[in-house]
Amino acid sequence: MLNIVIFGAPGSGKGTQSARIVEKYGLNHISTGDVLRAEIKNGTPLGTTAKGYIDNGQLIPDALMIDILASVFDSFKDSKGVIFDGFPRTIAQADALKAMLKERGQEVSVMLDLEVPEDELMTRLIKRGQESGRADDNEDTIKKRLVVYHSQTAPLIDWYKQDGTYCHINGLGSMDGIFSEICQAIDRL
Ligand code: B4P
Repeated sequence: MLNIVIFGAPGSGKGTQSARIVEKYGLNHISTGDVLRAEIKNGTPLGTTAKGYIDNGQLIPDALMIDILASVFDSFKDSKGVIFDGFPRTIAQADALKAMLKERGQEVSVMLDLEVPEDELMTRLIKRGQESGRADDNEDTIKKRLVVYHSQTAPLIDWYKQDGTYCHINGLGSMDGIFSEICQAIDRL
């Protein structure tokens, strides 16, 4: 199985590029952000909890996210592989993902790190907020999300370098150009 982690700061294009990877390689897709937004829309207890964190630019507690991940992963049958979009976001989540895959005889094939300068992230997310009305895409919350990214999520770069699965991708440029670099990395596996 091809198990791909797509990684990057908020607005780095994880969701955008995941959609293309899913289409080209026929993988299943787990976007923890999409799962949480669906729970919020449906007014579930999980959604109510998640909304408080997301609107404040914070991460949802690890224990909750790890349970969600395993149940979505196990719902895929006869999968060619999975793209993990927005997960892991903490060292605890990376440890849990590794353990969960190992229990199932699997491992992460590659971690794609989409690197984008901060001013570009801000521009993209403010634009997305204006177009979609997403509550967490406003300047104050984006700034908090970037602080959380640097303190809790960016340490995963070294974690995956040590794991031997890290792959840097330049996330600045046209969506097609970035996708082409991603495909080259996947095709080398
Ligand atoms: P996510 O839904 O994962 O979203 P994101 O990081 O904000 O954006 P992404 O990188 O997917 O960017 P996109 O392609 O959309 O997270 C939302 C929140 O959920 C988190 O803040 C957190 O609270 C919570 N959460 C999620 N997972 C969690 C976890 N594992 N643990 C705890 N909490 C969790 O691109 C952004 C915009 O840029 C789009 O409008 C797109 O069109 C544009 N764009 C993309 N590529 C471009 C390019 N090359 N050039 C110009 N624009 C581009």
